[in-house]
Amino acid sequence: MKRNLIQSVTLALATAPLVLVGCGGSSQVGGGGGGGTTSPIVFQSDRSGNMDVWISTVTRGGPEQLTTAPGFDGQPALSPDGRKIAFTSDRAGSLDIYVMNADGSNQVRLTFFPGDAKDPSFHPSGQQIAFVAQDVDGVFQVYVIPTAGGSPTQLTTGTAAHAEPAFSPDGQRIAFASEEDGDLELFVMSAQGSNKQQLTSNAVADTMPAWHPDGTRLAYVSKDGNNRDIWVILVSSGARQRLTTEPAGDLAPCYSPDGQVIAFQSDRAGGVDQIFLMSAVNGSGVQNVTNSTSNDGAPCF
Ligand SMILES: [Ca+2]
Ligand SMILES: [Ca+2]
Ligand SMILES: [Ca+2]
Repeated sequence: MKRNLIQSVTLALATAPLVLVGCGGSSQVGGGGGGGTTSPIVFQSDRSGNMDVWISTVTRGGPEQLTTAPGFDGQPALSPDGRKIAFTSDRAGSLDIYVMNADGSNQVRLTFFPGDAKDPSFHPSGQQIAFVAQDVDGVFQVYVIPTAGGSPTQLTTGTAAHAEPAFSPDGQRIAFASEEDGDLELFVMSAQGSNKQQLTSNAVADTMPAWHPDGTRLAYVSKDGNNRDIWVILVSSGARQRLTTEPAGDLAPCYSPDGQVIAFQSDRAGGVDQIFLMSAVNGSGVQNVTNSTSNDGAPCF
């Protein structure tokens, strides 16, 4: 029996306001047996006093803090099998990519660039992580690195900054943002860095691509002036659909495993960033699922 995600969250909030739960169709957590109706959400929050990675699951109860380093720990990405979390931390000085078990144990530093490395995304196999890091000229390029550790492979070159790579659900492509034509646009390339295809072409910043589980479209953020909103773009045609219209900053979209719901970060509730859910079809049913006084964001199923 499959429950609707937004209804499930409503039920959970009715009994435990700080419990952020997910309910997708295809993701299993922690090796659980049948059912298949619960998906964890990882997110970043400064509710402990500084930014850290948190996870919320139905099976383990309320949100759990997974990192405790005093600086920035955020941008969590959950591996498709739910066992690993990649994240960004400045605990060694500059920003680097780290990986840990989904219970917070065994936190391992993966990158050792002199500059910053950020924006991790898992390959669907879980064996590889895409990210961006500053090359020798200080330009952010897309790289991949084995999840188990090893040498990074640089996939992009040139003088334009790259950001937010995202592996497609079939692992064949990587979507990313790049300011190649003067402002940020979305691109898709092969997982080897070839066959680059430009998806957006306009005068505003287009960023934060997130694949729908069926691989046909991306949710992303378009920033017009100071107003960021969530849009969806079809990879095949470039046809676009706007999902949010609030004047607030709406960003960091992430699809639920069944593709029915988008989680995103917004400051529309006043002052702090919170995590919201909405229908992935038309942006309806927007619901604040963190309801905290801290900054909560960067949700990832
Ligand atoms: Ca921290
Ligand atoms: Ca643009
Ligand atoms: Ca907005």
